[in-house]
Amino acid sequence: MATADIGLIGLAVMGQNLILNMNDHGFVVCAYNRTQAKVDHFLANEAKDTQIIGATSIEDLCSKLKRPRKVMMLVKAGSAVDSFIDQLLPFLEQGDIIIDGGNSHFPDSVRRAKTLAEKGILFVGSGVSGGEEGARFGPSLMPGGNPQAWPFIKPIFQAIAAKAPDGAPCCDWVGEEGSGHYVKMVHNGIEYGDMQLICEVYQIMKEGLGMSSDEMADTFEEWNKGKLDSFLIEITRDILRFKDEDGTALVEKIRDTAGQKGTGKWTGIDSLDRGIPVSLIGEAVYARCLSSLKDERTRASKILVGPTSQTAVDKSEFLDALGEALYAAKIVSYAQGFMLMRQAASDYGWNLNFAGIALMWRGGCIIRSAFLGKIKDAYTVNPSLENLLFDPFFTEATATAQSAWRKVIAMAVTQGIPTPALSTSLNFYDGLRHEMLPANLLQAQRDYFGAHTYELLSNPGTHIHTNWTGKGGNVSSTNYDA
Ligand code: NBP
Repeated sequence: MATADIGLIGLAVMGQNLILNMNDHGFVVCAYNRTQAKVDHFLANEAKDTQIIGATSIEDLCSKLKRPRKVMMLVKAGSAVDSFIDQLLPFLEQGDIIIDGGNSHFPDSVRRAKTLAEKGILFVGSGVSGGEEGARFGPSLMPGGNPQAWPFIKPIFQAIAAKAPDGAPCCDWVGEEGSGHYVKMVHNGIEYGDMQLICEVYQIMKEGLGMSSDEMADTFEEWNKGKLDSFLIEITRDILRFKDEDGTALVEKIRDTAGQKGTGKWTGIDSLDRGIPVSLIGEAVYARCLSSLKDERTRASKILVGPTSQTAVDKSEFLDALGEALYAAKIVSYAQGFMLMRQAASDYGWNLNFAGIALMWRGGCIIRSAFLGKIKDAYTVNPSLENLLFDPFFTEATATAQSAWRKVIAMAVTQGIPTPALSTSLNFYDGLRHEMLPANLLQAQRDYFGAHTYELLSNPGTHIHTNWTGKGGNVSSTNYDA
């Protein structure tokens, strides 16, 4: 008998917790897993005394779902998702909905949305963020795909999602095809950027200001009460306070080589493919790469010399400047992330809901912060905002932070403290606000050695070549951008 509101395939940490979350909100879920024993175990333990039911096969699962059938997968990304789609198709009918909640790479979701639409099946690729606890008590959900699916899954998704401080669910419709997974990818890239910025600030505090872990924790605690209020600032405070058994800060004993699972790299590669300068995420990925060259850095530390002079600073004043610099850099990072999403939306013809995206990140996920409320406001007032930095709030915020931002980076450069993400934020800001960049010279160089042609300021759109040396011919290279 068709009794379940939704079916869920994949009973690992994310799937089980999402099912329990759905159950808490009154939805009847039918659980299925490739390894059947996990269904039995789940029903007999975590799901005992709930309305959750189980399925013994894909056919059994589909027979237990109310129409239109809604099946959500929380399985390993890649071929497992395609395999389950193939197994489901014989038991689904037109208008049924398949949701992939795993960490799929967005081009796979674009492909799946297209092929399933041809069969009359509505595909949704949903970013799910917040890990185990989020899945259980309120994740950030970023669903995108076939818009006809949204009215049917909206009540479930918005009920189980995290709630922003004003009670709004951190889940809204993102856009078409693979846009849900695209937005999740950018979210993860921004997470890389936020973390790297905080790490650079920590190094400045430690090396430049000679602060103890407890002093640093106090500063992060203060910052968390103001405009930098965010999950990552909060956990940084707690990490800095955490003591090992010998009473010293555990963080100082951790080997300084950062791991990565690839989503930051995906964002960086995608930004290069689209020609959008998402430099802060790129630097954050490279910073992890440099950190992992520990042996080479250890050798370099004995060979390469840094500055010998120190800059005297007033600590309390400088800490205020550091907070301002962090805030301004964060604004640039989000501005870059939204530029990238805007370009992807244009490339794929997606109608991305930018205010909704900021709201989805407002709670339940790693980058949740008060600041995202301001981004939501900016895109609510102007959904077609060209650049986040053009919104009056952010224009003013970066202008106000500017002298502190420059002071912090100048100090770090003078003292030889690496700040790749902080520095690139300011370089991007300065580049963006320059009407004239030195690319005129660059174009001349390209034309000089390769006859690549250039345009005149007075006549854009017309490509011309100059015989700079008098020795070249009049044939020019074909004009195209790779
Ligand atoms: P895992 O990523 O560990 O996946 C486990 C599930 O995938 C099990 O149901 C397993 O079935 C199934 N599976 C595997 Br593995 N290979 C399969 C195959 N070839 N065919 C069919 N099923 C297969 O679980 P998770 O950590 O709960 O994550 C689920 C999804 O959510 C992943 O895409 C993950 O990237 C994403 N995600 C995870 C987190 C997190 O914090 N963990 C956060 C956000 C998103 P079995 O029991 O039969 O082996």
